[in-house]
This record gives sequence, structure tokens and C-alpha cells, in this order.
Amino acid sequence: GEKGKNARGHLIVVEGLDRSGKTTQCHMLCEDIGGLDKEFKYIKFPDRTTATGQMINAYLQGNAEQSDQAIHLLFSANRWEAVQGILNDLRAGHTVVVDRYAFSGTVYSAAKDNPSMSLEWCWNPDIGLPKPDLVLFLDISSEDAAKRGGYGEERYEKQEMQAKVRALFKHLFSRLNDLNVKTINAGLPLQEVADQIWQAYKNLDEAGPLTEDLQVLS
Ligand code: NYM
Repeated sequence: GEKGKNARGHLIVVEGLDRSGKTTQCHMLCEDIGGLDKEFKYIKFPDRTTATGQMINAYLQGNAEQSDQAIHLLFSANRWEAVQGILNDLRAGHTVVVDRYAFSGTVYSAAKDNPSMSLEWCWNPDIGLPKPDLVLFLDISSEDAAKRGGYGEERYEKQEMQAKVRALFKHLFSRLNDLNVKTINAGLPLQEVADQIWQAYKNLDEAGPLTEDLQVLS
């Protein structure tokens, strides 16, 4: 359909465990959006290229230590520093596809079971970030994820941690009830997952141009 001049782009977030196929699916989604002759932008968090991203990368690879609180806030800062760029793209009418976001930020930190970091505490620094129009949660059991060639060498890539993260994702999404979350069985074959993601995107796109202002996470 014709896009109104003031229509903003959609903000779409893809979330899930390590090895759930997020990055592959983001690329397939972007390719299909581009195929409709629409402009899109792909963003991945953590963005390891920035100053905060380099600190996060060193932490994840085991080359630097950080307190649980400090690394949590660095992950959040790594999103906050990207906000103006995301808003500019959305206002230009581009679809923005985001690979991990505040939801990963909250559940990976909460899964550490640090008694001073409740789920609420972990969510707090991301309050005010642009709110996605659609969250695609690629759900896979930690057992099935582990079968996909095994986890890597980074921090958090252990099955016990992943099982906690999965439970916390479900808990967090059940609590954020004004959020548009679509859970997709990521244990299905690649193309079936891609088809379901595409259907969810089409539903959003066919609902018509977005003229209202973007909301924020609360
Ligand atoms: N991660 C990712 C967090 O702990 N907090 C965050 O805010 C984000 C965005 O970083 N195991 C974790 C999840 C992953 C790790 O992500 C690196 P990726 O998508 O593998 O680069």
C-alpha cells in the first residue's frame, strides 16, 4: 500500500536464547523486507563496535572482569547510545530490525541470581527506550539449543544458565502485557520459522501506516 508521508517505520525486536537462530532469522527478515522495496536497518545488541561495546566484548570473552551491576548498566548504555539513530531511522520511515534488546538485557542479568538485582532492578535502566511494535521471541529449549553444534566459549553460554534465561524470558513477557509479543517455536526447521516471522511481519505491515508517535518501554 501507499505509505503516508508522515508514517514512521516499524520497530521489530527479535529475542531468544543463544543458538535460537536469531541472527539468521533477522537476516532473512531483512532480505524479505528489502524485497518489498522497503528501507530497513539491522541493529544488533550488544553493538561491540562502540566504546561500551568493546568493554562488553572483553567481559563476554573473559578478558575483563566487571561487577554484575556494572556490566548490566554497560549493556543498557550500549542501547541508550543507539536511541537517536533508531529514532531517526523510524522517523524516516525505515523498518528497524533489532537483534536482542532490553529483554535480553533484563533476563541474562537476572539469571545470575545476584540477590541485589531483582527483575525490576534489571528492567529499570531500560525504561524509556523506544517500545517495539513487535517482539518475536524465538523459543527453544536449552537442550535443543545445545544440540545445535554446542554453545560457544563466551560467558553465559552454558546450558544451566540458558535454562534460567528461557524461564525468565517467559516470566518477563507474561508480565509486560501491553507488549506485542509473538512466541515462535524456534526448534522448527529454519524455513518454517522464517515463514512464521514473515506472517507476523505482514500482519503488522498490513495494519496500515503508523502515524502515531512511538511509545517507550515503561
Ligand atoms: N546479553 C546481551 C546480555 O547479557 N545483556 C544484554 O543486554 C544483551 C543485549 O550477551 N549471551 C548477552 C547475551 C549473549 C551475549 O550476545 C552476546 P550475542 O547476541 O551472542 O552477540
